[in-house]
This record gives sequence, structure tokens and C-alpha cells, in this order.
Amino acid sequence: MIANNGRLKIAIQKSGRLTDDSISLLRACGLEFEFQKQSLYSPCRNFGLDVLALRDDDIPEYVQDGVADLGIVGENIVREKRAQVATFTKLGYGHCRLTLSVPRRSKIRTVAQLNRKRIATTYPAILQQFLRSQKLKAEIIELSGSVELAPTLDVADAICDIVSTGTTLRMNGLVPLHVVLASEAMLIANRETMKHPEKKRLVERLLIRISGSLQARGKRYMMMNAPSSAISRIASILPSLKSPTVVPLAEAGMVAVHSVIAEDVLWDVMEKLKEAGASDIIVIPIETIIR
Ligand code: PRT
Ligand code: ZN
Repeated sequence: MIANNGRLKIAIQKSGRLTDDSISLLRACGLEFEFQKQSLYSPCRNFGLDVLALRDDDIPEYVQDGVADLGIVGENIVREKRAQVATFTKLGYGHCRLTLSVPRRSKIRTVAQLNRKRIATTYPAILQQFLRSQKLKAEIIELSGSVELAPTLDVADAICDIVSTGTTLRMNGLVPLHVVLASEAMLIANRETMKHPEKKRLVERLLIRISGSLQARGKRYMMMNAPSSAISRIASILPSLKSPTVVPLAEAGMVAVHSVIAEDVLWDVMEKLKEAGASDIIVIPIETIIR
């Protein structure tokens, strides 16, 4: 039995695609804990929070029932389980698409042509809701795994399954027809947790930290020296958060320019800055950005 001691409990996937990123996110929020797959329960040393390791399919229901206050799980699972939980924020990892797909040689080329066909899935609730919204009647073949084999085995005419790179579809001679749900990992919460003042305070502190580390993701801090005469050119090249920070240097006519920069444009921007007169360009990681 896990004590209800005013500490927050957050459920994350015990072992799977979301586990490493979920642990990294919590650690990036400054939380110190050991995480062992074998143990259900890892207390945080420096924050009133305990980490529970569970199967992803169980997380929405455990959060709904208050076994955990918070949970990190794919939106696909939250929607499929129809759990009554509060949804806080998407977390920027675990991206995938719940997709309707058909055999390459199939005559089915549109969603409408799925009418009265058989569709295999491990997501019967989401699929049912989608079919209803499209006013389609189709037989849902509920499987517990290896959905991609269903057309080959002639168990189904189409499948509705999670796709990430598309390799599994290709290897099984399937082509995507329609994305039913684009999903990523998200933070969910028990609806009563925010009514508990101590827990609410902890959740709010955690949310600020999570948002800080999400803001910092994919960003770098850049510093450079430049002649003051080049500031306006440099400022026009820098896609900064606000305006760049400009600090005078001991050497007359020279300044240091500081700015936040997105990783994906880093090299292009550095080349342009150099052409514009910047020198000694330094780029360093950012841990968090609290606004
Ligand atoms: O043991 P437990 O029940 O906790 O784990 P699990 O095996 O049910 O889940 P897991 O670890 O496979 O996935 C956890 C979550 O990661 C999912 O609920 C999704 O939100 C997300 N996710 C992201 C994915 C994928 N990408 C993914 N590619 N979940 C599953 N897949 C599978 C998919 O089912 C298919 O078999 O990967 C295959 C397709 O991948 P591609 O790359 O070939 O397209
Ligand atoms: Zn699962």
C-alpha cells in the first residue's frame, strides 16, 4: 500500500518507448531519484514527489482513480481508455500517429471505401468514435498485438495502428490511408489533486519546471564579440527570444552580444554572424527558461 502522505505521485511507463524521455524530463526539472524497473516506487530526494513505474495502458485509469496524482502517457492511450482525467501539457516526445492503412494492392483508396469492411486494431474505442464521426459502418476486429499481420492473414481489409517511421507498414506491404490521431506523450492529472492545497502547490511548481525545460529544448545560448558598428546587422540576423543583450567590452568600440538561438538554425546563423563581423562566437546549452 502506498501511503497518502501529502506527497505527489507521478506514474510513468515502467519500460518502453516513453520511459527514458520521461525520466530525463523529470531529472531536467531538478528531481533527484533512482529509477529501477523492478521497483514500483522511487521516492524523490529533493521534492515532495514519488515516481511510480507502471504499464502505460494502466496509467490513465490509475490517475483517474487517484492511485497516482499525475501521469505521463501517450495521448493515444488516454483517448482509448476514456479516462476521466485532467490533461495538462504535451511533452514533445513519443510522437506517433494512429493511422488507418490498407494493403498496397487493395482497391480501398479512400476512407469512405472502408464502409462495411473489416478493420483490425488495438484501439477499438478511438476507431469506433472515428467511424461514427464519418458515418461509416465497419467491423472492428479487436486484436491485442501484431495488427500489421491481419490483412496478410485475411483477418481484416484494413488496420488502424500506431505508425512512427512507417517501416512496419512498408515491411508488411501496407500504405497509410488516413491519420486518425496524432499523438505525443502528455501530462495528465487526477481531477481531485488540484483541490488539495499542498499537492496543488507541488503540481504548480512542477509545471513551471516542466515548461522551463520544454522551452529550453532545442535552444542554445550564444555569445560573441563584435564592433559596435555591426550591432544592427547582427541584431537583424539573430532570431532572439526578445532583443539580444549587448554589453560593452573594455576595448573601445567593441561589444559582446548574447542571444538564445534555435539549434536547427544554429550553423546558418553562425556563418552569417561571422560575415557580419562577429568573432569569438561561443554556443552553450541551456537547462531551463523560466518566463
Ligand atoms: O509494456 P507497456 O504496455 O508499458 O508498453 P507498450 O509496449 O504497450 O508501449 P510502447 O513502449 O511500445 O509504446 C508506448 C507509447 O509510445 C505508445 O502508447 C505511443 O504513445 C508511443 N509510440 C511512439 C509508439 C510508437 N512511437 C511506435 N512506433 N508506440 C508504438 N509504436 C509501435 C506500433 O504499434 C507499431 O507496431 O511501433 C510500430 C510502428 O513503428 P514504425 O516506426 O515502424 O512506424
Ligand atoms: Zn502498453
